Amino acid sequence: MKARIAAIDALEILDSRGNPTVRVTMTLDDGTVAQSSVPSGASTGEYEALELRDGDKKRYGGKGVLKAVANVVKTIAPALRGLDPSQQGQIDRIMIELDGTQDKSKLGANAILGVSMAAARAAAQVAGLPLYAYLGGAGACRLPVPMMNVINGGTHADNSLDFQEFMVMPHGASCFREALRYGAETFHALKGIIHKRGLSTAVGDEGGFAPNLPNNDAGCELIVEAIKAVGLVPGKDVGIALDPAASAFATKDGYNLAKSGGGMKTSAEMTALYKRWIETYPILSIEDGLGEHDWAGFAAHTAALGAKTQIVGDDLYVTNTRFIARGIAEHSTNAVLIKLNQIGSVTETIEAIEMCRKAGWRFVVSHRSGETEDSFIADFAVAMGGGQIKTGSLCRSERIAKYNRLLEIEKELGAAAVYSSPF
Ligand code: 2PG
Ligand code: MG
Repeated sequence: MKARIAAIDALEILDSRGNPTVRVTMTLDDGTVAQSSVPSGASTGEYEALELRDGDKKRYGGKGVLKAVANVVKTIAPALRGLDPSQQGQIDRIMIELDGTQDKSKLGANAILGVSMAAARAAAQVAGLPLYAYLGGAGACRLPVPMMNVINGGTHADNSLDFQEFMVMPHGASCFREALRYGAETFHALKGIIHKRGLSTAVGDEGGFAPNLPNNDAGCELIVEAIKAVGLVPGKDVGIALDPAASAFATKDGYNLAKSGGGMKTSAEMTALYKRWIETYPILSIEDGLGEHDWAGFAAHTAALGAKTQIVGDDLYVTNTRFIARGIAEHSTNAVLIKLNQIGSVTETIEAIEMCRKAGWRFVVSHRSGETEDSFIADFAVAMGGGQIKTGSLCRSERIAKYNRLLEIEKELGAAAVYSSPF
């Protein structure tokens, strides 16, 4: 007898920024209990699925999620009771139909995704498998190369950097455990270098340092210095990945580098700036180097830089096959950032990844800047086998939870574990 969904409950909890988010608890009729917590972005893409917030200014400045919680309990739970949790596609379709909107604005992507992830976890438990093996099958043994966000700027930090994320990628490590050590040692060396310059070592939303640097270039310079300081070789052991998150500083007149005082730049000037950086620093990957509406700019950007460098679309695609299909047709990028809550269900996220695979594109499974202790994406990244994850810096437990889970998975896989650089 297959276990069936007996109850679904939800709770308003807090994320790593202290804002409310949704936690879902699914109970099966065999006693299985599975939970999931939904993350939340700050530099969100315009066409992301809607995160339903109460708008009641008397609670959490309007950011409460009691409506989403009620939607789980009153609308979704009765519709799913009695179903087999391993029928992920069916469960997600029922919720999408119940919602009936294109952006999940009726029930909320936070309500739908919470249930969708909890169903996957419950089904994995029934199958007696860890989540990565349940979702990825017996072949799921590739540990991802992490993009570790050690310097924060943009909308994630109150400093002088226009660019949101300066990340290290320990792509030359022999295994995930060593990659994590490379990243953590570089992070600590960076702290020392920033401190020595008399700058703040306080951290931003994703746990990266957020100093006031003279210009955006200085972010890359400091990282190279830190990699060298721990005896690693920039570009060989550890490379750099950037997420300028340019939608945040794109204006109708161009890209406004206002935080650093860098002035206004055209799309072509931005691409020229990245080209100079790629020639100067060991840059492996650039995400959202341009804004989400700059489709023409992206095609030129990828034509200019894409042969050597991974060009990732985040806000441009919002994990939605509608936009990814356009990107593939127009050669807008050569990779996609994958965020479960941008599209709002496990099934649709896997469909987005399938589309990347078919096009021969890379994909990077990603956290949000507002996270929880839920490490779902660690298992998900191994299950999908894309070989890359973006999950923040080397401090703050909501980030470290994902790294610690990857350590567990690597240990569990033993000799079968693979750590291979896509670069
Ligand atoms: C991004 C993300 C995660 P946010 O832009 O890639 O790092 O930020 O969750 O704020 O959209
Ligand atoms: Mg991004």
